[in-house]
Amino acid sequence: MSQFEKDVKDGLSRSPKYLSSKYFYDKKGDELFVQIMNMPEYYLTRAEFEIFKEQTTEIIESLGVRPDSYFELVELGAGDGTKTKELLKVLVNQGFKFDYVPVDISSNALNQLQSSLKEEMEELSVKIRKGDYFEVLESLKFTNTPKVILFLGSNIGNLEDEQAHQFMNELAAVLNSGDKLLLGVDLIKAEEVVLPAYNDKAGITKAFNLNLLSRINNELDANFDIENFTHQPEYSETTGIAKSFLVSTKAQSVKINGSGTFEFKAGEKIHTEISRKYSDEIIVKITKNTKFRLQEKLQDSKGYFADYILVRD
Ligand code: AVI
Repeated sequence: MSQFEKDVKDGLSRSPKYLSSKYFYDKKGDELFVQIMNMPEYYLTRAEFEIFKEQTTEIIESLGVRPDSYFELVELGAGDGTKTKELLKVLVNQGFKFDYVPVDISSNALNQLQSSLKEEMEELSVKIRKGDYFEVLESLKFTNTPKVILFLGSNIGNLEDEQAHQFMNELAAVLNSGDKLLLGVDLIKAEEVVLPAYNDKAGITKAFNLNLLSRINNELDANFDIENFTHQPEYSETTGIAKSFLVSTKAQSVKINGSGTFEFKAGEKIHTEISRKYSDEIIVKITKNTKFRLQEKLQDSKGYFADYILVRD
């Protein structure tokens, strides 16, 4: 039984039911996420892009990199690199000596990024690495080259705080003293801004969430009737946690070949995603007792999003 099948079976047997958002990203899910980033309601990508475009000098200064000393710029989950290109352009133009190492599990995304970079910045040295973040970082660990890690887009927000803390520990373990982490996070803000970002009018986020059920149908030979489920986002300004659910609109049973039948009550929810929003306190909490020290915080003009720069002690 694949890990996907095990996780689906386990998650649907729980009460409340749960499916991990890490399974959103099949080919269709990747395409839908790109569309989400272009939705007027999804402010996160634009806010972080603004920081990269308008505060490039500040970013470079706080990363402490110098034109004459070689470093590796490693990006975890690089995607199409739109934000990073703003930083790369300036580093290349100012003659910095570095390799850009985008890491992604999708070789398709990496190849596309590599060819667009070749066209836009010929002189840039790009070393794509396909795989799981930690497998790749583990393999880079022994180089001793100074490193800057980029982890953008509030991707860390899709983890529970305890998992995020563990992630920071694991990251610290593969870095050397003085290495830097640029961590992009969405900030806690009013419900009126956050909820629409997870419930766009065009229905793309809804399709993104429902696509998980289609993926289960396709890959695990299940019979979810997508029409009988709907998308429901929730957000608490007090905790700063946004959650996405799929809600069964009627009593129904769903069969997954080889894994059994799962009963749904009318109105029963499947929790599919957490999108945590941050404050300084929460950043302090997830980095507490790790080897990371907070150095700088850069924000967009609306104060929606922050790029924190942390140093590995
Ligand atoms: C990838 N991640 C940071 C996105 C988020 O905002 O949590 C995924 C997403 N889910 C719904 N819309 C976007």
